[in-house]
Amino acid sequence: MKLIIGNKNYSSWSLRAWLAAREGGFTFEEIHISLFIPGSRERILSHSPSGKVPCLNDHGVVVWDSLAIGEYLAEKRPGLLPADPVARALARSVTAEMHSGFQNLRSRMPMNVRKDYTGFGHSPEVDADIARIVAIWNDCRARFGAVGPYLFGRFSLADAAFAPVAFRFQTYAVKPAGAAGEYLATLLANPHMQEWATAARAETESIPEEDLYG
Ligand SMILES: N[C@@H](CCC(=O)N[C@@H](CS)C(=O)NCC(=O)O)C(=O)O
Repeated sequence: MKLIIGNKNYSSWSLRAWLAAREGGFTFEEIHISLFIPGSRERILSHSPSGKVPCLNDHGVVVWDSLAIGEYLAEKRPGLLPADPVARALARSVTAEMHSGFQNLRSRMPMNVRKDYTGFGHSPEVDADIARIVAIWNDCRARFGAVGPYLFGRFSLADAAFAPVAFRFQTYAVKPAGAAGEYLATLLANPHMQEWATAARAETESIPEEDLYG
């Protein structure tokens, strides 16, 4: 199995698929493509028909888009989604909401693991996105958190979906109170998240357009 990903410092979609694969216990080869440099597009297209990363190649089965990759991995390892149908439906709902929403947060607080952008990026719209995410985290933890520290107890695709938000909150010093704050600390302390962050900090290439605040 091969997973094609972008820069670990910046590529939030890559992180989602990579974390789901690691937490699912899959063995896979990582193929790294530096984004937005000459040749990037051709290199991505040689693996991924959408021209985007992440893309999974499972012995010739090509799956692209982080949501589809997560679902594919969860079919192979069902533990990546909650066993209970109600919890599973909610996990898919919050994962889909993250996948298609929060544009203001995404554009003004892009993932940038190695930077400290404390206080940058806020606007009423961004703060509304943050409030909605914190509400999701508090709600899931209150309803499903008894059996473990993640949104639905055990690690699931929903946690992979919100993993880049955890790095954003760290970079921009967004500090939710209560259960959401504890959940943020859990995600940031996850050994695979730490492995990703270490690799992101070790990268030498940068994308100036993504370093929004210097
Ligand atoms: N909806 C897609 C988004 C993928 C995406 O936008 N990937 C970015 C990197 S994070 C990319 O490949 N950009 C390269 C390009 O647009 O040329 C997913 O969930 O995988």
